[in-house]
Amino acid sequence: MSVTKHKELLAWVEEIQAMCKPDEVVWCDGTKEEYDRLMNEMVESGMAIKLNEDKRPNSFLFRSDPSDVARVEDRTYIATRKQVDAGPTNNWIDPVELKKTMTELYDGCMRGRTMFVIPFSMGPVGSPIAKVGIEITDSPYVVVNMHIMTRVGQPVLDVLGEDGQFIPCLHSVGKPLGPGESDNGQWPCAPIEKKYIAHFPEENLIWSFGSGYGGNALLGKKCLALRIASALARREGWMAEHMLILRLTSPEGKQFHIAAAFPSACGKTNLAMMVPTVKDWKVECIGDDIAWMKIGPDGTLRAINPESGFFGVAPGTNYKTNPMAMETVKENSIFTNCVLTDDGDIWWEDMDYVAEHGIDWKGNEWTPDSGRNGAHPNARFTTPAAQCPIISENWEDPAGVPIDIFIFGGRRSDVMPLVHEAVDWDHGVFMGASAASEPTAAALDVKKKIRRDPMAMLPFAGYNIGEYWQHWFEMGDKLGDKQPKIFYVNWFRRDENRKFIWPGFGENSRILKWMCERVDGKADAVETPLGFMPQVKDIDIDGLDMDTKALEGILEIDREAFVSEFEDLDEFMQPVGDKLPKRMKNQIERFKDRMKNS
Ligand code: OXD
Ligand code: MN
Repeated sequence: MSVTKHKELLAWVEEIQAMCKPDEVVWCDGTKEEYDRLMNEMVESGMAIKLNEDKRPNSFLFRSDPSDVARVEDRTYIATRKQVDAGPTNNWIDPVELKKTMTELYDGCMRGRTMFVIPFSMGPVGSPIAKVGIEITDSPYVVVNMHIMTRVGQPVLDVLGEDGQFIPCLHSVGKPLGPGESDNGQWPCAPIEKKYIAHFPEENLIWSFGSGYGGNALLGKKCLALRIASALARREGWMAEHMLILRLTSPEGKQFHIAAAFPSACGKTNLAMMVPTVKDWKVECIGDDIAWMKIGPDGTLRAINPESGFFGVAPGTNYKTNPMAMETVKENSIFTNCVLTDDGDIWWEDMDYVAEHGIDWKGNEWTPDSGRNGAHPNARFTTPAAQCPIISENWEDPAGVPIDIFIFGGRRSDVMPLVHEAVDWDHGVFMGASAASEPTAAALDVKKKIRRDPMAMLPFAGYNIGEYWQHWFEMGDKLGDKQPKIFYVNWFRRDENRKFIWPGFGENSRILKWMCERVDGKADAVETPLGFMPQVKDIDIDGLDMDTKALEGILEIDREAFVSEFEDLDEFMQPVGDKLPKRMKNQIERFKDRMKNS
């Protein structure tokens, strides 16, 4: 069956088939029948477990190989002709050399397997901001996840027509099967030294080998929608950012759209669909991980969520931290590396109850007394965005929503106050660029150690980070008086007993409300060396169960603490060398000056 007359696409598929040598080729149509058929096959082969239909309808559990549980940043490459174009924050290999290495790995790598061709759209099909990708994969797990995370099927090929542009994304789990051999229900992947997550931004091309997990394998997400798209966006004058998008509506019915960038494990999904505690304000979710933004005909910055599902971290998600996510994953969801309970449901650490017994993510018997986690800390749910009870009715609006506010942030137990506001665009770009976060995995070295994660894009900017910042400055120039206001938050300050001071979650709405009132010119702030900051009186604390003194404490600046901050920042910026924008240098100098002298 020929599903397309697109010659270039057909030629590419033939070329990959000749290289990878699968047993057969299947063009995916994105239908429910296809999803059900693949799931049934995976249940039969032992790869997937169907959950109890009464507990969690149409939902499935997968267990990955213990070596294949997360994105592999060390094996992720930006292959540009000149190393400087990848910049100091990316791993680089010459593209010719990398293609040679990977071609050898790809040769015959799909033997004994089916090669799926997945036409997908990032963004509503046909939206002026959307892009078409074609993922070739030998993993049916990838196909079913892509069904949820992207728009798959014939309408995408129709948009492509006979000569439309697409981004080729090649993926293999890197484990060919011998004659008569099968996976036997084991998750297929290649050893770490054979894993490559490769990006060729000069050709808009993605090659991934050896991993079947998350961002390594669902190539529409981090690879296309962030790394390749960020490079494309710079060339084409738009922005691809690691940001959630939400709408906040005031009691008077005024809508504000917020895009917020936080490193992984800083609560992006929680914020994206929070239930506000501040009275009569409403939150709607548009996206939880990625925002594509273009200047619209009216000059405002219009954002879409290029994805159609949430690929969220499961552990820690519960009815207190994220009730809307809990409601979203009630059915039609895929779970990876969670506990299987005795009644055929899933469980993870910090769910609302403690499971008494189950099978852990490695397939072993587990009880709470086993002394180990039942779910992997990076266990995930894949769930349709449309199922979120507070998904905005405009979440698929092809024109996007107009962004009023950008928020940057990170997880810091000290130094950074609860919230501050940039005095202008350039200052805000500096705030984003200097964002830092504490690693969350139990660090043996308890001493504070922070990782700079500019705009939460450290692992995702597909080109030189200095040029990425320059692009931010230039977008500000183009936006002129339509620039969103920029803020920086830190929900994670701790007291001397290491307890969180700010209650977070729904209470964060109080800070978002202050931001909206700043946009409207209704709320006060004081000018400080960090930027504008609220005082306690400027924040709506009605009903907030918190000591005012403690709140005052996290709205103060400890100037001494910023001295080591300067050193750390200089160390981070230094390798950017000649590519460090002049405007960024100015901002760094001004920041130091204000901290020391004002
Ligand atoms: C993610 C991440 O999976 O940022 O979204 O790591
Ligand atoms: Mn992310």
